[in-house]
Amino acid sequence: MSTSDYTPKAKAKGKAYWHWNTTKTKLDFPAVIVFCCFFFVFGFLCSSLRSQVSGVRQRGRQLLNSVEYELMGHGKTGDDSISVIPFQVISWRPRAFYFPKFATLEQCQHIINLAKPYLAPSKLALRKGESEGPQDVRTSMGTFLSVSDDPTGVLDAIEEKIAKATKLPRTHYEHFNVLRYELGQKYDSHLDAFPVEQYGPQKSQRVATFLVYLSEVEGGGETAFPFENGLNMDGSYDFKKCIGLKVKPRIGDGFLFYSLFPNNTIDTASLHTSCPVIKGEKWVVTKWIRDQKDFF
Ligand SMILES: O=C(O)CCC(=O)C(=O)O
Repeated sequence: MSTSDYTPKAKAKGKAYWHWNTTKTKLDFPAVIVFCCFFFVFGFLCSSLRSQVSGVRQRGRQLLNSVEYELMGHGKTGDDSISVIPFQVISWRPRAFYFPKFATLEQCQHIINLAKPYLAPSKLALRKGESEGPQDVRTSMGTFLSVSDDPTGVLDAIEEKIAKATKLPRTHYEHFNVLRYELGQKYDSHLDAFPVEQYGPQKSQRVATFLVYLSEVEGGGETAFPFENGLNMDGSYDFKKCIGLKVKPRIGDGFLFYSLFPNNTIDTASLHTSCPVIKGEKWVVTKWIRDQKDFF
């Protein structure tokens, strides 16, 4: 098409014209539609790209105000030393979970060796108006050990593993309480939490208990839950009786149960007992976990 085609005559015929340098190019109607569509799509793509770029910039800015971390691949723990901590659900009332082979045999023996020189008769938490004296409720021997009592790092490793298993922070942990039960020794049914009507107001509450069994027991010595899942709750239960759900100690295994419901009230089904040892000896270490850091 030449310049001479841009004439009133051609215009009158409804033809479109396009200037390209000095040359006039004639475009017919479908070409105009295609042209418009092209610019529309191009504009749309440009604007969405622009908004994506500004979104990324904004997230980048937000990251500057927070902690950046590398996301881990699926199935990875981000921890070189422990990849998984297998467990089994034992009960939902109380919430109780069993961790086979939680500690090694060497770790168990090490904790027993650490505790042995310091064993003394186990004590009870005193209720309002009670005073210390002879009692027949808790007859084991025991001692408290802290992570700093063990320069080899075994207690530190166990405590760290408890934190990973429970997802509850170490800042909320009481010291380890290592216990030895000889023939006939036991701990009658009790709660680890402190009902305010019995113990008065407390600075903090025990949320959960993690036990690590340090020995096998030839007979008896189970940790038992007489009220598990609503059993024996008709008011006739004798607190010295070893009935209900019984967990048999196995050396190295861990056992976690919660004393509180998720709403922080006491789960009465967490009432538990250490059944009398019938044969052999029972060693166990208890870790009580609080709802606050400054618990005493
Ligand atoms: O020895 C056990 O199996 C349980 C210990 C216990 O009940 C406790 O320390 O509160």
